[in-house]
Order: sequence, then C-alpha cells, then structure tokens
Amino acid sequence: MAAFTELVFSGVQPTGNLHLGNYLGAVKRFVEMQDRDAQCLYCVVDLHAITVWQDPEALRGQIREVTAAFLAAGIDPRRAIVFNQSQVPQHAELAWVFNCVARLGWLNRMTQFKEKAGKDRENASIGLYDYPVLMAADILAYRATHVPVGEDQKQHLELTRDIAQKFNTDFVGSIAAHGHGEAFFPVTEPLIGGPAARVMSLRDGTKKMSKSDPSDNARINLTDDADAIAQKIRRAKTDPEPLPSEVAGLRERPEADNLVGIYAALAGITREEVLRDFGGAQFSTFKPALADLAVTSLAPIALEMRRLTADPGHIDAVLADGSARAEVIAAQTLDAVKDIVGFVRRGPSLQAVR
Ligand code: AQP
Repeated sequence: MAAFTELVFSGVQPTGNLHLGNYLGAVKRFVEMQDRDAQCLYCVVDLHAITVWQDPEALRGQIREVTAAFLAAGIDPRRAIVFNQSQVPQHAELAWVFNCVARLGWLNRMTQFKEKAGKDRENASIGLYDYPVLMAADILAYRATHVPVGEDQKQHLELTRDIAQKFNTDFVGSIAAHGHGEAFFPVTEPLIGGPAARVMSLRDGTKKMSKSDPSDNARINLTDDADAIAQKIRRAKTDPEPLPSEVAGLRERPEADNLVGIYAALAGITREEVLRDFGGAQFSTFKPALADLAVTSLAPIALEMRRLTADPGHIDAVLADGSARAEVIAAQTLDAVKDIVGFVRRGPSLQAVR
C-alpha cells in the first residue's frame, strides 16, 4: 500500500431508499476525499443492515444499488477501496474484542438505539444495540484517521474514539512490548460539516430526511427521475415569507433553512452565497431554481446507477476486488490486536518475528 498521510473510512447501509441526505451528507463528500492525500475505503455496511429485518433477496439488490451509487457518484474503485462489510470477516472479529472493551453505560447513552428501538425495546435485536461497537470496529480495523459522516453519526464517532482510547490505555504495556509505541489505535477525526451535514425531511423541517420515512415525498431518492425530483421540491413544505438576505434570518425557519442548505451543498457554495443571489426572493422563484439544480446534479447519477445495476456481475467483481484489498489491511490490524490482547495465533507473532 502506498504511504498516505490519511486513511479515510466510511460506510452506507444497504437498507433501500438511498436519498439526498445520504448523498450530500456522505457520498458526495466521499468523492471529494479521493482528491486528498488519503487512502479511502468506502464500505457497504451489510452487517449493520441486518440489525433490523431485511428480506434476503431485496438485501442483495440493495447492496448492489449502494455500490452502484458510490460508482455513479464518482468514486473510482481503482483509487478508493469499495467493498461490502460481510466479505471481510475482521470487522465482526474486532467487534467482539471491542465488545469486551466498551462499557454497558456507554451504549445505554446511544440516542440512535433509543430512537430506532422505540417503545418496544425488549424486542429490538442485540445487533441494533451493539451497532456502534461494530461501527468502531469498521473504522479501527483500518486504523482510519478520518471518517466523513452526516451529523446523526456524531455520537457513534465519539464512542469509537472512547473505545480506541480505552483499548490503548488497557493494553498500554502490551502495545509497547509489541513495538507499537504508546498507542495502537488512532483517535479518529470525524469529518462532519458543510451545509448538508443534516438534510431534513421535505415535509417537516424538524425531522431528518430518512430512508424509513413512510412518506416518499419527504425525501428525494437517488433513483428518482427528473419529474419526481421537481415535483417533490415544488411540494416541499415552506413558510409564506420571502428568503432573508442574511443567514441569521433562517433561524426559526427550518424548512427554508433546509432548502437553502440543499441548494448550497448541490452548488458547492455556502448558505451566505445562496442568500446573496436569492435574498428577498419568494419560494415561487427559489423552488424552480433549486429543482433545476437538483435535476442537473442528480439525474446523471440516477442514469448511471440504472446502467450499473443492469450488470450485477460487474458490481460483484468490484466488491470482490475491494474486499480482498480491504482484508489485507484489516488482517494486519487483527494480527496485531491478537498479539496485544494475548491470544495465541497461527503464524509467527510479531514478537517472535522481532
Ligand atoms: N438526513 C441526512 N442528512 C445528512 N446525512 C445523512 N446521512 C443519513 N441521513 C442523512 C448520512 O448518510 C450516511 C449513511 O447513512 P446510513 O445508510 O448508514 O444510515 P442512516 O443514517 O440510518 O440513514 P437513514 O436515512 O437515517 O435511515 P433510517 O431511516 O433507518 O434512520 C451516514 O454518514 C449518515 O450520517
């Protein structure tokens, strides 16, 4: 592997209905990260997907669809490593070690579990509860330094940092004895930000745009055609006031703020710059401009996704190649972790080699 200064990891669940929030908050930024001096790994996190029930045949299609979205958005599988989690067994293996490092109290604080489990908590899968520990393993199996995600993942990223630090502290002597200095795992930097870190529902500006929203009008799907995109933006909830000329004027106006944020992220500019052009405009002027921009940006991605998903053999080959490359890195981490923890493993331990 070439010597990069950064190692970037992120993932998307193949749970269907990939939407504008996933694109602007995550996938579009994955593409931008390729231009940094970084090894990028982008993962279709299928082990995470089964923490809630998935129809097996549909799941296979959804894994290929997320992969197609990665490629159609501009991720180059020769530069980045594109793979699916279940093909690299080290994710689950490291998650077990981290289950023994993470504390129950830490997981009890995770708000996403509370939201997703709802009132029927006793009936939620153990996987759903343990999701953030597996996420820490996804990231740290590659000792990733940077993780681009949407704002909803902030708490999980903090847990990843806590697990890395506790592992480094618990095993400090063994880490040094095996030649890794004072710390084995990096304290990963979350990359959350930009105007679309949290894209909101088109029907309710206080709710996150989400795959599981029962209203299809609440989100723009990456597979929507031009007519559907334009219609959803036309029908998006707004208030009766014109757009303000200053960002401060978007406070207390969640729907207006959301649409301005979406415009800014699609155009690659700031909210301030959007308001410089549209301050004082009515939504009857702004919405068609936003619809045009969204269609121009998203329609080519949808078209390319359709072309790619028509050839599942090609997608499977991309995933197989990426998984093999990912496993080389993850296996090195796991070998070292086993030595540090005190397991006896097949093959010479790093200590014996020295
Ligand atoms: N609304 C959003 N705005 C910005 N970023 C978002 N992300 C998700 N929703 C938004 C980011 O997309 C990446 C992949 O997300 P995921 O597939 O792992 O799962 P998710 O967060 O569970 O997606 P949903 O849509 O929120 O699904 P449900 O309906 O199940 O809750 C992540 O980086 C995420 O931050």
